Amino acid sequence: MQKLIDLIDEKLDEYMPIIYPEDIFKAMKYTVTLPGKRLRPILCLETTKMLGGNMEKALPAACAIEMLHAQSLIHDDLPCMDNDDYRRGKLSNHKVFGEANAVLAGDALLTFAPQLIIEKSQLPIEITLKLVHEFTKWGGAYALIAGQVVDIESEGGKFVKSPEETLKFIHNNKTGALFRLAIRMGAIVANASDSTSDELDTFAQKFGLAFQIYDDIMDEISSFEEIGKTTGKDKNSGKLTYVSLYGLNEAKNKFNSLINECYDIIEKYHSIIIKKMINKLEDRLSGV
Ligand code: GRG
Repeated sequence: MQKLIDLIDEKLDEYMPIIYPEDIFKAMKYTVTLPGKRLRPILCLETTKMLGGNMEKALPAACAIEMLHAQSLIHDDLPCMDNDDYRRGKLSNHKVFGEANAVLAGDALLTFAPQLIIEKSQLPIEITLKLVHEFTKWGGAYALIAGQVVDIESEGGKFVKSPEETLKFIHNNKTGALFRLAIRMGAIVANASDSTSDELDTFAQKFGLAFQIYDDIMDEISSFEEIGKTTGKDKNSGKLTYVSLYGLNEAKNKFNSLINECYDIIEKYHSIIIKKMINKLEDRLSGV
């Protein structure tokens, strides 16, 4: 796992030189290169590898996902959104570079990421096109942005659907979308069959939901040092989360059953890395 993280970090650094006008490139690179778990790029690379594809060729797509993820974190931390001063254990992007540059850095990452896939993936054009299609689909108004919009609406007390359905929609789109994108892009690079891609997509949906429930629980029970951002925010802002809606015990039960379903699906792919990733989450919540 650490080897993969090092490889991803090395590539992120290589793909993001600081050129004129330096302020924007520094702001873009700041959040992307702060230490994070790199779950999404790891999932992308490992999916390609376990399906017999060339992992090197998935590197631009994997880094593009980390850029999209960082973009969503930068914008999520802005005062007009979740208003958080800390991210990944350090000051949020807008606290270091100012609000205007943080907005622009997010915008720039969102367009640079597909540019990177097109320029650096040494893959047949139809595969590259499929990657960019997936990227724009899951990173835009049909998924990631939709999740954020409904999240903001629900915080303001606006519910078009039931709280249960609303929460599911938010989690599937805000968090699940990027896990699906990671695994789907990994499968595309490996030229996987439709049935394999569909099965792994189901895994990604379950893993994404389990991860967001984990994140909801951690917000409630952990410290700043553990998760690198302000804790207890969800509770204080009356946010709709798995914990607020179902309670800690039920949230934990749901997490456990999703994790078991994840193990069942991934078993036959023999990926030590993905199993380890699931295991780490499980371990952190084992004493809760
Ligand atoms: C695409 C234009 C555009 C906007 C994005 C702001 C926004 C819309 C969406 C917010 C998405 C968001 C912040 C979801 C939370 C997902 C989540 C659980 C993040 C934490 O992920 P970790 O724990 O973080 O993997 P690290 O730092 O380890 O990478």
